[in-house]
Amino acid sequence: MPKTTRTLGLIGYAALLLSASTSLTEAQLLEPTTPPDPPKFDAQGTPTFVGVTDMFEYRALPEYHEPAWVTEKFVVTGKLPPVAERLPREPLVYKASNLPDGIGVYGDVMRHVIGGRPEGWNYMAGQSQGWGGTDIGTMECLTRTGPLFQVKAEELEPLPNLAKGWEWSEDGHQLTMHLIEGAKWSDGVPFTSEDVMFYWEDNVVDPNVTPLNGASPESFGEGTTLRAIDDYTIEWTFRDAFPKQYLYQMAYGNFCPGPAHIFKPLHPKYSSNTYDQYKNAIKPEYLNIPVMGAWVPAEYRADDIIVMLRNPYYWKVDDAGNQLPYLDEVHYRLSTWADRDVQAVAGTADNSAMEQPENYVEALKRAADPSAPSRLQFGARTIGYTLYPNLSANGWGEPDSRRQAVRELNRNFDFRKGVTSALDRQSIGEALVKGPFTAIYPGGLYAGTTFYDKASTVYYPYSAETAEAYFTRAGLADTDGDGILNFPADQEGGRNLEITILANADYQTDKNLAEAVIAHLERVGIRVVANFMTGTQFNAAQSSGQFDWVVIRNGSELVAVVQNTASLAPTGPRIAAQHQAGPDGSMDLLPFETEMVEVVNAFTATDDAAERIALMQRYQRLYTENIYAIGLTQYPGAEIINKRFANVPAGVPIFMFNWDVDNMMRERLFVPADKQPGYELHPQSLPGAPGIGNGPVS
Ligand code: BQZ
Ligand code: CA
Repeated sequence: MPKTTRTLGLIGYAALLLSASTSLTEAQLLEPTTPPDPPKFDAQGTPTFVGVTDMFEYRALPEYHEPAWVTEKFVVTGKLPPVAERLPREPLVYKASNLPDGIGVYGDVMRHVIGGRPEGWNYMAGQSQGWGGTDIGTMECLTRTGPLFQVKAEELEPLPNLAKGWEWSEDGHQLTMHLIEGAKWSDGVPFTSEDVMFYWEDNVVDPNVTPLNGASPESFGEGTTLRAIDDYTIEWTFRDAFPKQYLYQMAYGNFCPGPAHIFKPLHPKYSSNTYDQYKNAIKPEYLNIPVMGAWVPAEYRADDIIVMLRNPYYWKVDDAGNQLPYLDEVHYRLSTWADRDVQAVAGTADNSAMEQPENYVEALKRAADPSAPSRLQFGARTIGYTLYPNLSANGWGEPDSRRQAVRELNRNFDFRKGVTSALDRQSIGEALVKGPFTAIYPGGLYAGTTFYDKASTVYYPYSAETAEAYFTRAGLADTDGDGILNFPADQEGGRNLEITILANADYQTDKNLAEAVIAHLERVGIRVVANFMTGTQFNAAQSSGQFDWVVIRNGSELVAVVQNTASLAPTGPRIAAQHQAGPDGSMDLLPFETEMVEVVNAFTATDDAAERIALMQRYQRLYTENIYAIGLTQYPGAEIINKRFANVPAGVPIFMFNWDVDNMMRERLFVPADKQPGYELHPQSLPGAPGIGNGPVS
């Protein structure tokens, strides 16, 4: 083609493209659709499904047993009463028929590695113990849901735990619960309804206190009240009739009472302490904090290890009368979450809930070796991440003018459509790990779970052009021509838009996902700046609204729906990840959010199966069509457990109603005598015994 014509031609061609592309852009605006089906991925190992009563019951046995050394060193010497007096009248009795490898033997230790760090032992006031099973293992809650992964669907209902039974009133507005009778804290002090009421009144209801995992009064329904009838009977009163949903809320994460005899004297209502002093009064160095769990914190060395020793008052036995746990110790090495996978595969640690896909290929390779010390089993796709835009324009988190302007944008539907369309989720997943693991996740309920309905799931497909068109509709333009879209003229002086994205720096996966969001948004002219914080600071910033956007690994409500149901929508002033009340207590919900709240409340108020399915379809459409939040990716985790352990339930998931450390029922695990390597750090010792740990610090 002659030069002139060629040049003209090129310019003409470009002009044509431009005009075409403009008109194309309108025509090319990709329409919302439904998500592609996740690539096939079969979970390894399937549970043996049983009924609740196949697992355990509460009853008195003719005789009880304990490790011989406890008798010799502590009972015969008068330091402890006989084991029968250390157990409740009717202990929780695990049936041998549900123990995969039968009645166990005492001894050995489970060695965990965690990436968190203990702040102290006041879980009720929101102190973290470093996660990774530390809190789950020391806290016992009214009900228990972790092991429900192996309960038949038709019998699915929260397991009795500290509450050994309950009945509903005729009209369904009252629930009477019977607590285990005669159980004791690990220091021998009786567990009673006083512990329950202190937790409820002075830690959940008291607006100045927020328990770890964020339980608030509305977690149990608007207007719900609780009272003690006597030492072992409590009575809930609900606005709705038969809201059985709340029995799930009474499990780990929302209703795990601490020892009132330790914490009540420290609470501002009963002392001259401030709330801050109450929260931080019990340091990690304070050992032998009384627990109801199977092991007691007995030794702590900062950045090194927490050692927990068997609880001599633990209130669970096997049906041969052996007091549990079988394992004498549990260790938590204070390292990183990535190291947990590495050490579990290498055999220098005993367990990991492998959840960071960056480690999958190497872990699979190592575990494939027949001589590998640990078993590695992938489960279903129950791990998922979501980008939550802060939807509060009501002052939550005291935003400065820039943050406020970003929140106004977050509340703009076209803006959210632009953000979600700018994300190439396929490449986001593949950047974490190649292979069949990750799936495109638009947000809302996870594909492959009970209440998921593809037809109700709206997916805005990846298209940079469509994203740009939505940003234009949202009133954003690059007014100074530097390639970065600017705030609307009447906000922030029309300067370049700048959004911060908060992520948990303790996880490589969280950082990688945030970096991917930053890169994909930059391609369409939106400047996003990383704001990475380590776990404790991250949790504090996220729960107090100090963010524009936040990347969160989702909780169990999007997997099981019946667990943590309240958190599916802003059903209370302090419940939703990205939308809480402002200083005046008011919520400024967008219309679709109000509808989501109504749907979630309706779901909680009914146990009609068909209605619940329809409500969750409505929920899924409201969430995904209105882009309540922006799903990123969904993938399976892998359970890694050292091969020497027996009684590991088949198909134990790393995360479902709860985490693996609850699901596997560690109190029933044992190591056959001939396989015990002798990893105990304090053989034949109990918490508080001389020479262990730093000793109790008042
Ligand atoms: C599992 C879990 C047990 C919390 C925590 C941690 C906190 C969050 C979340 C996970 C860790 C492990 O997760 O990553 O595999 O062992 O502890 O509690 O991410 O920062 O606040 O919700 O559970
Ligand atoms: Ca600009």
